[in-house]
Formats: sequence, structure tokens, C-alpha cells
Amino acid sequence: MEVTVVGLGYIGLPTAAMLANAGHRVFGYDVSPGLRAQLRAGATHIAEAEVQEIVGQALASGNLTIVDDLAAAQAYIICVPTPNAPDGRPDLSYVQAASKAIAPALRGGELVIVESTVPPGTLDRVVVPAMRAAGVDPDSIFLAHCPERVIPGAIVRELRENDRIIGGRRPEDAHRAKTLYASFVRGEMHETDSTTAELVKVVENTFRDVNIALANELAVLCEDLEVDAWEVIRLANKHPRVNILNPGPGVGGHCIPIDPQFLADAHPFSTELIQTARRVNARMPNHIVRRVRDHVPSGEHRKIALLGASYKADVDDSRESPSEKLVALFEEHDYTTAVYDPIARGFSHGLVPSLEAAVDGADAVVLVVDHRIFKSIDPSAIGPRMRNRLLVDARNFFDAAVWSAAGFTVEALGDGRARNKPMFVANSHL
Ligand code: SAJ
Repeated sequence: MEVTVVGLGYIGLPTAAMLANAGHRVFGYDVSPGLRAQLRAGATHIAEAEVQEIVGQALASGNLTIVDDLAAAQAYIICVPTPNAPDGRPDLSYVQAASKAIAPALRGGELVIVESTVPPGTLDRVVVPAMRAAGVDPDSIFLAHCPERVIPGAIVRELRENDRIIGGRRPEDAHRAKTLYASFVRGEMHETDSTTAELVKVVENTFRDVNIALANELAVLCEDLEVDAWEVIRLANKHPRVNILNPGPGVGGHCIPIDPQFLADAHPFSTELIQTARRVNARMPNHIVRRVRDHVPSGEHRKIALLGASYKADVDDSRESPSEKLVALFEEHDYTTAVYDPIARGFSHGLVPSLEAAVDGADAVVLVVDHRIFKSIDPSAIGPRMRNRLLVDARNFFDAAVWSAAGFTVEALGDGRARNKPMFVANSHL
């Protein structure tokens, strides 16, 4: 098939490559001329080695071409972002624009798939009207929503292996979309209607947000109860029907903190639990700052070294990362911050070039992201460079005994065991 992929980000580019490597003739289009030029020059903006490999292979075979204008094809896959607008409402303008842009090329019989995560009802209420407004009869084409489900860090494996939910505007639309995915998906493909598929995607991410909120609430509760939340969760998960996720400094990324809002925004009175979970997770950076303030007085420009700027371990993406909020909060309380992350890109507050630059003269180290590379940090090497030796470990990542032996006061998020006495008395509360 000839397939045009609209939007060459974290999902569009690997999907285009998978299709090309499965033998389709794929045209990759992105509105960013810079990205198009970069890809043509052979540089892939996604750091995962497997993604770079399949993209390289697709370009080299000639089956994937990066195009400057939307190319006419038999199938179109829309993989554009759907962020929250500044007012917190879903911004569907990219989906709308992509639908409009495709419309003039449609002659009848083409397949149009939306992969972008969208609020339930978007295909019917946004895409179909955009097509109609552009003079396309939606009954003359095949229209489906097939949400992406891959986890950053294992994109290629999950593209191939995950089950797919395929929601058609009509049953025949889903059926037609399934034949395209069958060329590279090894998981099962489940056909349903488009609104159900849209909701399933948002619910998957909402489930994770709510589960993490429970873990975060437990972390704060266990600090009050003076027990260790990590031990509580580990033992509770020994139950065959319990699987609580891990507490952390906040839920970041471009999916999990955003998608539940799609439901809350449209249905404010029937999403109480979802909204509460969002608030619990959004407050975690404040809690981390409070743990630091228990030991290091605010208002004196004391220096806090943050380890990690990306939204989670071993990825370079900094969108909605907990460190973005942590820096702002620390600065609000007149601390100075230095953020070190050898992997992250696009961090808005800037990064220091080395671990030494982060810890020199610092009053605390805060472990925000559990990058594997941080495991080798030696507390006895950084301790002497610091003014006060405090570690606040927001992921329970480091070996507390090793850091204590190096003279650090160690505070792990959720570990309420009365092990550490505050070095300073906090002078106010957040
Ligand atoms: N996090 C915790 N505790 C945990 C797990 C995660 O605090 O136990 C935090 C992470 O540190 C990170 C955030 O949550 O800040 C999100 O990370 P994640 O690994 O849970 O999810 P994403 O955003 O990388 O990818 C999710 C996935 N959704 C589900 O697992 C249901 C992925 O499959 C989706 O394709 C992706 O969202 C998406 O694009 O929607």
C-alpha cells in the first residue's frame, strides 16, 4: 500500500519505519521543515537505538521518503500531538489541521487512521466535520481510530508486540484498518467502534495515573505512620490480586498527566476520583520540597542539586517532567538549583555540565530520576564537595546504608522510619 504518515514524532516516525520495512511505500510528512531536513540527512531525533535502526533501514531501502507536501496515498495515518492548551482543555487543533490537509487528496476508498490520543467522540465530532467542511463524504472513505500504546524506552518492541484496539466509524472501517496493521503487528487486534477505542486509550493512562496516586498517597501516609511505604507496597503486592505502582516525585511525560484531563474537562461531575488522583500526583513536587525544607532552611539561596531532568528513567524527554516543577518551587522559596542530567534534552531551566558542577557547595542532593547511569555515583566522592550532606531520594534508588556511611543524612520518599533527625528546624510550611 501507499501510506502517508502525518506527524513524525515519537509515534509517527517509528510507525512509518515499521510500515516501510514491512514492504509498504511510505511518505513521511511533518509540518516542521527542520525535522524533515534532519531526517533526510539521516539524523533521527528519537534516541532509542532500535528506533534509529529501523528508521535507517526504512530510509536506506527507499520505502520511506520524507516529503515536503502531503503526498496522495491509499492510506493516511495521523500521529500529531494533542496537548493540553494553556486553559487546561485539550488542544485538538493539530488533529483538525491534519484532517483538513488530507481532505483535498481524498478521491474515495482511502483509509484514514487517527493514532493521536484524543478525547472520546473526537472522530465523530472533530474529524468527520473537518472532512465534511472540506467537501469529503465520510461514507466514501474508511475512517478509524487506532490509538498508539507504546512505552517510551521500548517503542519498537511494543509497536510489534502489543495488542491493538481498532475503532472504526463503521465495522468495515475497523476491518480495513486492521489489514494495514496486520503487516507489522504481532499482538492481537481488537475491533470496536471509534468512541470506545478513544475511551480505552485514555482509560489506560488514567488507570496508571490513579494507581500511581495511590502509591504517592501511601508514601505520604507512611511518613506520618513512621513506616516504609516501599516495604508496604512490596508486601501488599505479594497478594495475587494487588499490584500497586511506585511512588515518585510526580507523574510526568506527555501522556499520563494529560490524558485524564481529557475526561475531567468534558465530564467534571463524573470524574471525581480521576481529578483527585491528578491533584495527588501534581502535589508530589511540593512534598519533595517540603522534605528538603525539613533540613535546609529556605530564603537563604542555599543550593540544591537535582539529579535528573527527564520525565522518567533512561529517556531523554523532559516534557512535563517533575524537575521542571521542582526547580520553579525551589526558586520560589529562594533556593538556588543546579540540575544535572547527562541524558535529558529540552529541559527549560537549563542543565549544568557535570555532576561536580551540581554538587559543589550544595546543601542537598535530590534524586529525581532513577537513570541507570546515576547508580555509579559515589557519595564519598561528592560528599566533601558539599556544604551539607543531605540526600532526598525521591525514587528510593540509592543504597541508603552506603550514603549514610559517607556521612549523608538520607531521606527516601515514603520511608517514614524515624532514622534521620532534621539538621535544621523548618521555619515555615509550604
Ligand atoms: N511513574 C511513577 N511511578 C510508577 C510508574 C511511573 O511515578 O510506578 C511516573 C514516571 O516516572 C513518569 C510517569 O509516571 O514520570 C509516566 O511514566 P510511565 O512509564 O508510566 O508512562 P509513559 O508516559 O512513558 O507511557 C504511557 C504508557 N501507558 C501505559 O502504560 C498505560 C504507554 O503505554 C502509552 O503509550 C503512553 O503513556 C502514551 O503515549 O500514551
